Amino acid sequence: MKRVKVALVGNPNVGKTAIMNALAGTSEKVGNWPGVTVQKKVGKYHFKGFEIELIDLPGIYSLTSFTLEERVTRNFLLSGDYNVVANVIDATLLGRNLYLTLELLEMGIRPVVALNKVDELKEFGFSVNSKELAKLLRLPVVEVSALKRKGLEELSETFLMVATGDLKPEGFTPTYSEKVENAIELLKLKLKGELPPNFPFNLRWFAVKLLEKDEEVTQYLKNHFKNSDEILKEIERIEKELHPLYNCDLPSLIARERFLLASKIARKVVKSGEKEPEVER
Ligand code: GDP
Ligand code: MG
Ligand code: K
Repeated sequence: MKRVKVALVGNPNVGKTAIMNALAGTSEKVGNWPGVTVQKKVGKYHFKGFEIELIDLPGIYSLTSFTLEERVTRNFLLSGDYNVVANVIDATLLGRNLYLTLELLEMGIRPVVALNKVDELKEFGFSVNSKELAKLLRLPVVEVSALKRKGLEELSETFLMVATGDLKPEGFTPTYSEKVENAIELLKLKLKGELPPNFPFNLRWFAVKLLEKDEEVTQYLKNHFKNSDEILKEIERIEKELHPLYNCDLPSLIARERFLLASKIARKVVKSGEKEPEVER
Protein backbone atom coordinates (compact mmCIF):
# COMPACT_ATOMS: atom_id res chain seq x y z
CA MET A 1 0.00 0.00 0.00
CA LYS A 2 1.31 3.41 -0.95
CA ARG A 3 1.44 5.80 1.97
CA VAL A 4 0.94 9.53 2.12
CA LYS A 5 1.73 11.56 5.23
CA VAL A 6 -0.24 14.78 5.62
CA ALA A 7 0.64 17.30 8.34
CA LEU A 8 -2.29 19.43 9.54
CA VAL A 9 -1.18 22.94 10.45
CA GLY A 10 -3.32 25.84 11.58
CA ASN A 11 -4.40 28.21 14.32
CA PRO A 12 -6.08 26.72 17.40
CA ASN A 13 -9.83 25.98 16.92
CA VAL A 14 -9.86 26.06 13.13
CA GLY A 15 -11.08 22.46 12.97
CA LYS A 16 -7.91 20.38 12.53
CA THR A 17 -9.22 17.66 14.82
CA ALA A 18 -12.69 17.89 13.26
CA ILE A 19 -11.20 17.38 9.78
CA MET A 20 -9.11 14.49 11.02
CA ASN A 21 -12.16 12.84 12.56
CA ALA A 22 -14.29 13.53 9.50
CA LEU A 23 -11.69 11.99 7.18
CA ALA A 24 -10.27 9.19 9.30
CA GLY A 25 -13.30 8.48 11.49
CA THR A 26 -11.17 8.65 14.58
CA SER A 27 -7.75 9.65 15.80
CA GLU A 28 -5.39 7.93 18.15
CA LYS A 29 -2.97 9.42 20.60
CA VAL A 30 0.55 8.30 19.90
CA GLY A 31 2.34 9.90 22.84
CA ASN A 32 3.72 13.38 23.22
CA TRP A 33 5.80 15.48 20.88
CA PRO A 34 9.50 15.34 21.77
CA GLY A 35 10.42 17.42 24.81
CA VAL A 36 6.97 18.80 25.50
CA THR A 37 3.67 17.70 26.95
CA VAL A 38 1.77 18.49 23.76
CA GLN A 39 -0.10 15.37 22.67
CA LYS A 40 0.59 13.86 19.28
CA LYS A 41 -2.45 12.56 17.40
CA VAL A 42 -2.62 10.75 14.09
CA GLY A 43 -5.50 9.40 12.01
CA LYS A 44 -5.30 6.95 9.11
CA TYR A 45 -7.70 6.20 6.29
CA HIS A 46 -7.72 4.64 2.86
CA PHE A 47 -8.43 6.60 -0.29
CA LYS A 48 -8.08 5.42 -3.91
CA GLY A 49 -5.48 2.78 -3.12
CA PHE A 50 -3.45 4.99 -0.78
CA GLU A 51 -3.15 4.97 2.97
CA ILE A 52 -3.34 8.57 4.09
CA GLU A 53 -1.92 9.35 7.51
CA LEU A 54 -2.96 12.65 9.04
CA ILE A 55 -0.76 14.23 11.70
CA ASP A 56 -2.44 16.76 13.96
CA LEU A 57 0.19 19.39 14.80
CA PRO A 58 -0.23 21.74 17.79
CA GLY A 59 -2.35 24.80 16.93
CA ILE A 60 -0.33 27.99 16.45
CA TYR A 61 -0.89 31.59 15.38
CA SER A 62 2.57 32.16 14.01
CA LEU A 63 5.86 30.42 13.29
CA THR A 64 8.14 32.20 15.71
CA SER A 65 10.06 29.99 18.13
CA PHE A 66 8.42 31.67 21.09
CA THR A 67 6.01 29.06 22.47
CA LEU A 68 6.41 25.30 22.89
CA GLU A 69 3.62 24.66 20.39
CA GLU A 70 5.29 26.90 17.81
CA ARG A 71 8.63 25.18 18.29
CA VAL A 72 7.10 21.69 17.99
CA THR A 73 5.18 22.59 14.83
CA ARG A 74 8.05 24.50 13.28
CA ASN A 75 10.62 21.79 13.95
CA PHE A 76 8.30 19.18 12.52
CA LEU A 77 7.85 21.30 9.38
CA LEU A 78 11.61 21.80 9.12
CA SER A 79 12.19 18.05 9.53
CA GLY A 80 10.41 17.42 6.24
CA ASP A 81 8.90 14.19 7.59
CA TYR A 82 5.69 14.43 5.52
CA ASN A 83 4.52 14.37 1.92
CA VAL A 84 1.93 17.12 2.13
CA VAL A 85 1.20 20.05 4.43
CA ALA A 86 -2.46 20.94 4.86
CA ASN A 87 -2.97 24.44 6.20
CA VAL A 88 -6.39 24.38 7.88
CA ILE A 89 -7.98 27.82 7.91
CA ASP A 90 -11.10 29.11 9.65
CA ALA A 91 -12.93 30.85 6.80
CA THR A 92 -14.71 33.12 9.29
CA LEU A 93 -11.36 34.51 10.46
CA LEU A 94 -9.59 34.57 7.14
CA GLY A 95 -7.34 37.62 7.63
CA ARG A 96 -5.98 36.41 10.94
CA ASN A 97 -5.48 32.85 9.65
CA LEU A 98 -3.66 33.93 6.49
CA TYR A 99 -0.87 35.35 8.64
CA LEU A 100 0.31 31.79 9.29
CA THR A 101 -0.18 30.84 5.63
CA LEU A 102 2.17 33.67 4.64
CA GLU A 103 4.72 32.37 7.13
CA LEU A 104 4.45 28.86 5.69
CA LEU A 105 5.02 30.26 2.20
CA GLU A 106 8.04 32.17 3.48
CA MET A 107 9.49 28.94 4.85
CA GLY A 108 9.26 27.50 1.35
CA ILE A 109 6.31 25.26 2.19
CA ARG A 110 3.55 24.94 -0.39
CA PRO A 111 0.53 23.81 1.61
CA VAL A 112 -2.85 22.65 0.45
CA VAL A 113 -5.24 25.18 1.97
CA ALA A 114 -8.28 23.59 3.61
CA LEU A 115 -10.71 26.47 3.96
CA ASN A 116 -12.85 25.09 6.78
CA LYS A 117 -16.12 26.27 8.36
CA VAL A 118 -17.53 27.56 5.09
CA ASP A 119 -20.95 26.53 6.45
CA GLU A 120 -20.60 29.04 9.28
CA LEU A 121 -19.37 31.76 6.94
CA LYS A 122 -22.42 31.22 4.74
CA GLU A 123 -24.69 31.40 7.75
CA PHE A 124 -23.26 34.83 8.50
CA GLY A 125 -24.10 35.86 4.93
CA PHE A 126 -20.57 35.82 3.51
CA SER A 127 -18.69 33.79 0.95
CA VAL A 128 -15.07 33.35 -0.03
CA ASN A 129 -13.93 33.40 -3.62
CA SER A 130 -11.66 30.39 -3.20
CA LYS A 131 -10.57 30.44 -6.86
CA GLU A 132 -9.32 33.99 -6.43
CA LEU A 133 -7.65 33.05 -3.13
CA ALA A 134 -5.91 30.13 -4.86
CA LYS A 135 -4.73 32.50 -7.57
CA LEU A 136 -3.37 35.05 -5.10
CA LEU A 137 -1.60 32.46 -2.93
CA ARG A 138 -0.68 30.25 -5.91
CA LEU A 139 -1.78 27.28 -3.83
CA PRO A 140 -4.59 24.75 -4.07
CA VAL A 141 -7.54 25.90 -1.96
CA VAL A 142 -10.38 23.54 -1.07
CA GLU A 143 -13.58 24.75 0.59
CA VAL A 144 -14.44 22.39 3.43
CA SER A 145 -16.95 21.96 6.18
CA ALA A 146 -15.89 19.28 8.60
CA LEU A 147 -19.22 19.77 10.36
CA LYS A 148 -21.40 19.24 7.25
CA ARG A 149 -18.91 16.81 5.69
CA LYS A 150 -18.47 18.99 2.58
CA GLY A 151 -15.37 19.12 0.39
CA LEU A 152 -13.73 16.13 2.07
CA GLU A 153 -13.41 14.04 -1.10
CA GLU A 154 -11.87 16.95 -2.99
CA LEU A 155 -9.48 17.53 -0.08
CA SER A 156 -8.25 13.90 -0.14
CA GLU A 157 -7.99 14.10 -3.92
CA THR A 158 -5.83 17.22 -3.63
CA PHE A 159 -3.57 15.57 -1.02
CA LEU A 160 -2.93 12.72 -3.47
CA MET A 161 -2.30 15.01 -6.43
CA VAL A 162 0.30 16.95 -4.46
CA ALA A 163 1.87 13.79 -2.98
CA THR A 164 2.20 12.13 -6.38
CA GLY A 165 3.50 15.29 -8.03
CA ASP A 166 0.52 15.61 -10.41
CA LEU A 167 -0.04 19.00 -8.85
CA LYS A 168 2.94 21.22 -8.06
CA PRO A 169 1.80 24.36 -6.24
CA GLU A 170 4.01 27.26 -7.21
CA GLY A 171 3.44 29.26 -4.02
CA PHE A 172 3.41 33.03 -3.69
CA THR A 173 6.34 34.77 -1.98
CA PRO A 174 5.16 37.42 0.49
CA THR A 175 7.01 40.70 0.08
CA TYR A 176 7.50 43.71 2.33
CA SER A 177 8.02 47.43 1.92
CA GLU A 178 11.05 48.51 -0.09
CA LYS A 179 13.30 49.23 2.89
CA VAL A 180 12.60 45.84 4.48
CA GLU A 181 13.12 44.11 1.13
CA ASN A 182 16.48 45.87 0.77
CA ALA A 183 17.46 44.64 4.22
CA ILE A 184 16.44 41.06 3.34
CA GLU A 185 18.44 41.18 0.08
CA LEU A 186 21.51 42.55 1.85
CA LEU A 187 21.38 39.80 4.47
CA LYS A 188 20.84 37.11 1.82
CA LEU A 189 23.96 38.32 0.03
CA LYS A 190 26.06 38.23 3.19
CA LEU A 191 24.70 34.80 4.15
CA LYS A 192 25.31 33.37 0.69
CA GLY A 193 28.99 34.25 0.92
CA GLU A 194 29.52 31.99 3.94
CA LEU A 195 26.79 29.39 3.47
CA PRO A 196 27.66 26.24 5.47
CA PRO A 197 27.42 22.87 3.70
CA ASN A 198 23.94 21.29 3.73
CA PHE A 199 22.28 24.51 4.84
CA PRO A 200 18.78 23.18 5.49
CA PHE A 201 16.68 26.35 5.36
CA ASN A 202 15.08 28.54 2.76
CA LEU A 203 17.54 31.45 2.59
CA ARG A 204 14.92 34.19 2.37
CA TRP A 205 13.07 32.71 5.35
CA PHE A 206 16.33 32.55 7.30
CA ALA A 207 17.06 36.22 6.54
CA VAL A 208 13.54 37.33 7.53
CA LYS A 209 13.76 35.33 10.77
CA LEU A 210 17.12 36.97 11.57
CA LEU A 211 15.50 40.38 11.15
CA GLU A 212 12.69 39.19 13.42
CA LYS A 213 15.37 38.28 16.02
CA ASP A 214 14.24 34.68 16.11
CA GLU A 215 16.23 32.95 18.86
CA GLU A 216 16.67 29.55 17.22
CA VAL A 217 17.67 30.99 13.85
CA THR A 218 20.05 33.47 15.50
CA GLN A 219 21.65 30.61 17.43
CA TYR A 220 22.02 28.63 14.20
CA LEU A 221 23.72 31.65 12.62
CA LYS A 222 26.17 31.91 15.52
CA ASN A 223 26.97 28.19 15.40
CA HIS A 224 27.28 27.72 11.65
CA PHE A 225 28.32 30.99 9.98
CA LYS A 226 31.90 32.29 10.15
CA ASN A 227 30.68 35.84 9.53
CA SER A 228 27.93 35.74 12.18
CA ASP A 229 29.33 38.73 14.12
CA GLU A 230 29.39 40.84 10.97
CA ILE A 231 25.82 39.82 10.12
CA LEU A 232 24.53 40.58 13.63
CA LYS A 233 26.19 44.02 13.47
CA GLU A 234 24.55 44.58 10.10
CA ILE A 235 21.14 43.77 11.61
CA GLU A 236 21.79 46.26 14.42
CA ARG A 237 22.65 48.89 11.83
CA ILE A 238 19.45 48.16 9.87
CA GLU A 239 17.43 48.38 13.08
CA LYS A 240 18.95 51.81 13.88
CA GLU A 241 18.18 53.03 10.38
CA LEU A 242 14.57 51.80 10.25
CA HIS A 243 13.42 52.33 13.84
CA PRO A 244 12.97 56.12 13.59
CA LEU A 245 11.32 55.81 10.16
CA TYR A 246 8.60 53.40 11.28
CA ASN A 247 8.65 54.14 15.00
CA CYS A 248 8.88 50.48 15.91
CA ASP A 249 11.47 47.71 16.16
CA LEU A 250 12.21 45.32 13.30
CA PRO A 251 10.26 42.29 14.59
CA SER A 252 7.14 44.43 15.08
CA LEU A 253 7.57 46.09 11.71
CA ILE A 254 7.79 42.75 9.89
CA ALA A 255 4.85 41.31 11.83
CA ARG A 256 2.80 44.42 11.04
CA GLU A 257 3.55 44.30 7.32
CA ARG A 258 2.76 40.58 7.19
CA PHE A 259 -0.49 41.19 9.02
CA LEU A 260 -1.45 43.99 6.62
CA LEU A 261 -0.73 41.77 3.63
CA ALA A 262 -2.84 38.95 5.09
CA SER A 263 -5.73 41.39 5.72
CA LYS A 264 -5.43 42.79 2.21
CA ILE A 265 -5.68 39.32 0.66
CA ALA A 266 -8.66 38.47 2.89
CA ARG A 267 -10.49 41.66 1.89
CA LYS A 268 -10.00 40.83 -1.79
CA VAL A 269 -11.68 37.42 -1.54
CA VAL A 270 -14.40 37.67 1.12
CA LYS A 271 -17.73 38.87 -0.23
CA SER A 272 -20.89 39.59 1.64
CA GLY A 273 -23.93 37.96 0.03
CA GLU A 274 -27.55 39.08 -0.19
CA LYS A 275 -28.47 37.54 3.12
CA GLU A 276 -27.81 39.76 6.11
CA PRO A 277 -26.21 38.05 9.09
CA GLU A 278 -28.77 37.27 11.77
CA VAL A 279 -28.02 39.28 14.85
CA GLU A 280 -29.60 38.30 18.10
CA ARG A 281 -31.25 41.15 19.93
P1 GDP B 1 -8.64 22.41 16.30
O1 GDP B 1 -8.23 23.16 17.52
O2 GDP B 1 -8.09 23.04 15.08
O3 GDP B 1 -8.37 20.95 16.38
O4 GDP B 1 -10.23 22.63 16.15
P2 GDP B 1 -11.41 21.61 16.52
O5 GDP B 1 -11.47 20.49 15.56
O6 GDP B 1 -11.30 21.25 17.96
O7 GDP B 1 -12.67 22.54 16.28
C1 GDP B 1 -12.85 23.76 16.98
C2 GDP B 1 -14.33 24.13 16.99
O8 GDP B 1 -14.78 24.40 15.67
C3 GDP B 1 -15.21 23.01 17.51
O9 GDP B 1 -16.24 23.59 18.29
C4 GDP B 1 -15.78 22.40 16.27
O10 GDP B 1 -17.03 21.79 16.46
C5 GDP B 1 -15.89 23.59 15.33
N1 GDP B 1 -15.80 23.22 13.90
C6 GDP B 1 -14.87 22.44 13.33
N2 GDP B 1 -15.11 22.33 12.01
C7 GDP B 1 -16.21 23.04 11.73
C8 GDP B 1 -16.96 23.32 10.53
O11 GDP B 1 -16.66 22.87 9.43
N3 GDP B 1 -18.03 24.14 10.67
C9 GDP B 1 -18.40 24.66 11.86
N4 GDP B 1 -19.48 25.46 11.88
N5 GDP B 1 -17.74 24.42 13.00
C10 GDP B 1 -16.66 23.62 12.95
MG1 MG C 1 -7.37 19.89 17.89
K1 K D 1 30.16 32.07 14.41
